[in-house]
Amino acid sequence: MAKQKTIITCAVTGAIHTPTMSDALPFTYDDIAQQAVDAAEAGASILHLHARHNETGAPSVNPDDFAPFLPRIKQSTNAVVNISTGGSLTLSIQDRIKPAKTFSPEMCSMNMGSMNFSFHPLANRYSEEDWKYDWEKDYVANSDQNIFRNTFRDIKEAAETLAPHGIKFEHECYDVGHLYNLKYCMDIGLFKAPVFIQFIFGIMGGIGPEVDNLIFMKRTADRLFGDDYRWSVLGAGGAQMGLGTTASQMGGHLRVGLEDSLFISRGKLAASNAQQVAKIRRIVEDLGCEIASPDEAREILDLKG
Ligand code: KMH
Ligand code: ZN
Repeated sequence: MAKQKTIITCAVTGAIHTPTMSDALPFTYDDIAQQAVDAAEAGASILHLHARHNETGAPSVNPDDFAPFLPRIKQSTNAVVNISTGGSLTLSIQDRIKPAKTFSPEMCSMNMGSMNFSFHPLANRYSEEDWKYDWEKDYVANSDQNIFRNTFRDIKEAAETLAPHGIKFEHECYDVGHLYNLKYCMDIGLFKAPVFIQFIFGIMGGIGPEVDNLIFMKRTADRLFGDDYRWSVLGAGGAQMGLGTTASQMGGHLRVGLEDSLFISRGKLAASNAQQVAKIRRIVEDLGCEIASPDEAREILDLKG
């Protein structure tokens, strides 16, 4: 059997980082559109998109903040558009699903459990030395803003509201328990096979970014879903390139982008999303994998097209 091609997703801006942390993080409509197009040209077949306020750069789930850049991306690329329903941490599920409901993209995210979502702004995590956080200041003081709420009722509401749109979900699984949540939701008919799972490593509150954990998540998913799933890996911060490479070698897909890491290598900020895509593409191809075009990604993931 021919080896499956590797799908590169690029998550262009997200809601974790702020523009003060890196000049490369796009937040204006123009910059989000341009960096998304450049990332697609560099080899990303899926673009995972959040919006931001055009002047302040604050994360936004207002469809009016997506409207200026989505058509430009559609016109200039054949990439699959994937809209976030994660929004940002303190928002209700009703607000978070508005952009996907409004624009009915081919894909959108679906977060599979609640957690204490924390991510140190400059998490670089290349070694223990990079891991110098202040428990009181970075985590305890922000606790109330760091609850990422994805209750079963939230998941049900998002799934049922978006079902008529035929959108393929990127099921965000930050820990092994989220795989069991997904399995249960499939068993009761909330989600249909084949599902697309994003294994996420390195967000505090979720599973850590060790290769052992990737193998464990994959083995658990194999047991729970058999042939009924496709998978990709997102390593946050310094884990991005290493875990993405490992995923591709294991036959999976991968996600990069400034949403999940501001870096291109240890201690060095990335110049753009496209730079991260080009780097992982080179590594993946050097190691013998072929990357999937947008249409190949549509076929692999069974998208509405
Ligand atoms: N930044 C990722 C770790 C979403 O948009 O729904 C999580 C994420 C969630 O991408
Ligand atoms: Zn996101």
